Amino acid sequence: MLLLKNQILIIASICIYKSFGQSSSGDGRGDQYKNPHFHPNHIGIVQMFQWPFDYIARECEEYLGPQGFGGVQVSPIFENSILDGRPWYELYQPISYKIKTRLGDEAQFRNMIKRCNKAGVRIYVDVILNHMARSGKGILHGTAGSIACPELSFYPAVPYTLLDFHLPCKINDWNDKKQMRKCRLFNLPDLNQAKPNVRNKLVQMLNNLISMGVAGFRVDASSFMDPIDLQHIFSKLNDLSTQHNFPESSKPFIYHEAHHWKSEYTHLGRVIEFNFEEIISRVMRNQINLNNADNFVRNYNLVESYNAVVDLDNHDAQRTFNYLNYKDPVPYKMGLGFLLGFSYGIPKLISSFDFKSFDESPPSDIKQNIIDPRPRKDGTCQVNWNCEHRYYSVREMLRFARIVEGEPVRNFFSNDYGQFGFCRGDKGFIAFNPSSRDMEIEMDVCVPPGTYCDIISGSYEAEIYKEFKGDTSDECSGNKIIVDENRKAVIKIPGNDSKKFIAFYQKP
Ligand code: LAG
Ligand code: CA
Repeated sequence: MLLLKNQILIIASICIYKSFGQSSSGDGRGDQYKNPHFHPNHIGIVQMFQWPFDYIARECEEYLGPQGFGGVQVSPIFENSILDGRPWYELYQPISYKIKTRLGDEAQFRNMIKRCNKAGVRIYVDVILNHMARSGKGILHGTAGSIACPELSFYPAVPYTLLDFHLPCKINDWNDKKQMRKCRLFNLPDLNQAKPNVRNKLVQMLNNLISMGVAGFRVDASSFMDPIDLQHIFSKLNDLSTQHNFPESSKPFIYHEAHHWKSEYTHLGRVIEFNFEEIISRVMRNQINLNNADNFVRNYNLVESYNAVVDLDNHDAQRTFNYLNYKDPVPYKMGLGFLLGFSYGIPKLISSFDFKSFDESPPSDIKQNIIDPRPRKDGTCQVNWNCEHRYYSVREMLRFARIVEGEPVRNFFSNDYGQFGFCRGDKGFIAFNPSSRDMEIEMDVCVPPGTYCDIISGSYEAEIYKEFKGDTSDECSGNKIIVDENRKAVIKIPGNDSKKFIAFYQKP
């Protein structure tokens, strides 16, 4: 005990006085990591940004599972450095691999995985393999009681020492691969994944999560790590846990945060296709027209569908780019409609909280505990939790996506005003009017003759009156669409419509 105290004292003094000022498939590649292991008839991932484990578990049971969501992406789970004002991004500054943060502890984490798996919802963890905590002067204090000294790159609770990190350097040129991978992202001490100790610690940490029943990982900051090192690490991962009912020989689902050199990571899982955010934001704001579906991947320089996890926004985009998010609800909901209604990659959406400034903490009480979002029946949540995953149109479009899954995009229509629509096989049809002009066009809608219900326009009544459990009743609260014997229908979306898109499908 005395020895430990002395050690801490020594570290503390070095820490305070010393600084580093001087230098300052589809194609068969990596297919094993590309399967998200969704339960049958479940689809899509929700990033439950900064949601504590207990509340995610409850939401899996009450909403995500029954509605058919495929999985949840959990915010980083490991002990982090406690920062002043508790900004959300302290979770991106780990100081050990103990599971204990404001999101909950290990027991709560295990409990969440069990309950979500049972409800048919997979858990993917946002893992930080690139760096350790940096913010703060001197000794850092963690959420599980550990300490660290970033100026010496000393993290005794792992343990990592100076030898486990790259020498400090600054990224001056974001096109220089070597700098990007070996220097410090945001001045965060940069782990050297070529070192055996680092590889072992990361493999151990990931395998531990696999043994607890997770289905995979979102890898933070992948472009800042060498794919060769990542390959070494992933090759040591265990199969998913058969004790948690994964089939024998299932590999974890892995998707990368790779803004740069994305094709270098597609043999190591999928990559998050970020180009989609800008394209669809501009389409729904009527700034560019989506002219055809066949060349979607080529025209916009996207990775192939089987290599993609795709989103419209996420916690970084919300704070950094002028793309669509909850602050712009009409085009945002259209964008989410497209994300779920089109057929590209694995769709991922965020469930976030309202914020005024970049750093803002998730909703928390005076003791700095995160407040329960406790969703209400009408789909809204407590305080400033946004609960985008509870939007009525998202719920309906998720059902659409499940019904048309595997059906190709067909009969794509578009015009010079930016209005467009398409079929999914002969099962469903969806159309958008981002413009302010009225749209009234006869189109091929592919579905058999009959009267169909627009699932989007019914939202007002449904939001107010309907229970948010299981399937909705048969009655149609939205507009009706009449399809003639040639499978044509008049698609009408006024320029000032409150939703600006419509969708309908054949009831299974
Ligand atoms: C990511 N993907 O690669 C995350 O999606 C992104 O949210 C993370 O940055 C980043 N990588 C590192 O994990 C976030 C914030 C940063 C924050 C960082 C560390 O966007 O702003 O940096 O997490 O907490 C903060 C300060 C910086 C400061 C740094 C170190 O904003 O100014 O240099 O801490 O003290
Ligand atoms: Ca790095």
